[in-house]
Amino acid sequence: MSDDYAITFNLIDVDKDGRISATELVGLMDVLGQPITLEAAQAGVEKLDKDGDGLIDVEEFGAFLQR
Ligand SMILES: [Ca+2]
Ligand SMILES: [Ca+2]
Repeated sequence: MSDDYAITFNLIDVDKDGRISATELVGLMDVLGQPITLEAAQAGVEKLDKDGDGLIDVEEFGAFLQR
């Protein structure tokens, strides 16, 4: 596993459950200075979510960054 995106992932994963939720994505975009709504975050999660659990795991996140 490449550690670069794992480190980024851990920064976004505030509650450390190993998954990025829509709520955590909202927090990330706030930090980046590009606030989004929870609805937009949920749509974003759906795009990255390959296994359909409604959350982004580190593999799904890595696949997104390496596109
Ligand atoms: Ca989390
Ligand atoms: Ca998923």
